[in-house]
Amino acid sequence: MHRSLIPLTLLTLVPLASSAAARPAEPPAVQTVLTPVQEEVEAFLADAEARLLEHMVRKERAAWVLDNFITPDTEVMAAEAAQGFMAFISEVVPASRKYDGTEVTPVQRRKLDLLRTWMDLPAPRDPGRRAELAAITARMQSTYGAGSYCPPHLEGRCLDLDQLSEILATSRDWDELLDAWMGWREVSVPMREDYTRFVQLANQGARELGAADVGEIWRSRYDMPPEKLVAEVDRLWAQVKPLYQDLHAYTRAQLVKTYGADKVPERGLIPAHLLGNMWAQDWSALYPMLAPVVATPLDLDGAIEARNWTGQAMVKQGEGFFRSLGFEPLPETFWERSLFVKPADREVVCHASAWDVDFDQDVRIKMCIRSDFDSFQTIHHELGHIYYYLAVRGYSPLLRRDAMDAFNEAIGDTIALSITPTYLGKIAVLGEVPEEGVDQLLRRALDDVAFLPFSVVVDRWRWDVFAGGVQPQSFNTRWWDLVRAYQGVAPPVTRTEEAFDPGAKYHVPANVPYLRYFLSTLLQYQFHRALCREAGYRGPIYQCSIHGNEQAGKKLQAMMALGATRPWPEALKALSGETRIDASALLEYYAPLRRWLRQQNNRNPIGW
Ligand code: X8Z
Ligand code: ZN
Repeated sequence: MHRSLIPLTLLTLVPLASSAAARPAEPPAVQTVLTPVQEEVEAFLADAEARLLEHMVRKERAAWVLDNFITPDTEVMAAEAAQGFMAFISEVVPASRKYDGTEVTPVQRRKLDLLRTWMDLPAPRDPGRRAELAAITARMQSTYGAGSYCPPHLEGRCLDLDQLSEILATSRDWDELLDAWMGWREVSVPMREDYTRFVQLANQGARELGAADVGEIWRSRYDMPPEKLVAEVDRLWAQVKPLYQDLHAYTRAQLVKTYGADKVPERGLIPAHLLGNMWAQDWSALYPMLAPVVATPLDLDGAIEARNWTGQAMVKQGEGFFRSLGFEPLPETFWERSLFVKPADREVVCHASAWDVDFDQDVRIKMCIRSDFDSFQTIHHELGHIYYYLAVRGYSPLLRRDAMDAFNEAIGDTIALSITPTYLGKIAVLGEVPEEGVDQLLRRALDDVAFLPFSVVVDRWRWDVFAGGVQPQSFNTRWWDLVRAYQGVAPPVTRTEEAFDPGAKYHVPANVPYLRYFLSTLLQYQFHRALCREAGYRGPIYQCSIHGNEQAGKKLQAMMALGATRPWPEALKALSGETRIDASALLEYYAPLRRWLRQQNNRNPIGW
């Protein structure tokens, strides 16, 4: 680490190294005389932040190497770095408790709160147990990353997740789909025991930090009491459920036509392997089956493929969008150090991710880019993370982050909502630009609306598991109960407790909280609506693109530049005037589709 750490004073709310980019909404510096105890807290935090940064950088570097070169050695090295970080948290969080009832400054209180809930994976203080937890985590991640399925008919040739996903997206053959779907779920069977132990150890770590369990820590990061958050999720899900049910009913009716009522029940749950995606979380691959008949049907995958871009060139296009809003070019090292294309000669974790390696200029993405529209969108998603990291880089370590995790997830997706046919025409992806209509709304809804219930399921399940309400003997049963209830989807074959289907989703072995994606899916429409207004746009928001609008860009940058200095409702207010997450923007966006779906569903049963 070559970055010198400037001692913290109350002035740390002001970014230390102000970048050349406009930083319009810098919070005012607060200058007061500190009491003796506040002086002490100041010193405590200065030391804690310096060490936090050091540990995070070391952990990020080791994790980067593991994810780019999955080998037994890199697994051990990543586990060692993770352990160092865990040990630090085990020491520093209990030490911070000393200031629980103390009158500290608001900034100090915010930092102490952030420190306490910082860790996704708290570990036991006991070194043996801590090492065990770190080893389990690294092992689950490499099992997932290196996972493949070797179908008997291929005689020794194996298919990785990308190849299996391709089958899910393109095949319409029930048995072939089933084989790929079940095949991938063999990868997670060995994680079952690991995950059981993982929950015990991580929960012990959470209790040592003063929390009830790991899930409670995860729910405590939203500037509201954890119970309130659960109620918010229920409220938001109730807002969007009717739209989801309309989409579900329409999709099911088309699937009945394709596969027959003996395979797809007209009133029941949709078999999980028919929805075009390994987890039934994104149904856009079914678009050709579901699309309305229009004069100029859109083939976005074909259009992207026809441009013949390299992975890097696709990322350059994404950067171009951000630059059109006034964002700076990405650092040279971003281009030198990122992974854009799946290497042929080694195992890597292909799940797309964005990295803040030194929490300064060394930002990178890691992605196995394909020449299709899905990758094109995901590039914007990842760049949203990257630009957020860069926007907050001047703050002291605890505040050098997003307003909350869903904000970080939402930036790039907000930009992606502006990838309209008109924009695609501008960058010569589309020659002829069709009128934006219900067909494009449907395509997007198959991605975003279909995703909503899945994004609730993952952490509903983990919250229950961490809280002990679901024991290992019902891990899989509970998972599928939730999938049935929220998604209206069922496993195509009986799943037993031999399997561990939650582990077949990246974020479970990688221990990445998932609620952020649910909140982000709603927030990004709020951001989009606000930025379109800022840009002076007056038409229906699904036709709006903020491309090239620096005024909207400034507004977005100003919100990002707040970092974690303010509770997230204030950051939202700065951008949209709202203080709550709300589905109204998403519902407004899809209103024309909703009307169309209702007409289509005239005779279709709704629900399951
Ligand atoms: O994991 C991701 C991103 C990286 S933060 C690619 N997403 C979730 C997923 O793939 O399940 C984006 C959408 C939801
Ligand atoms: Zn993301």
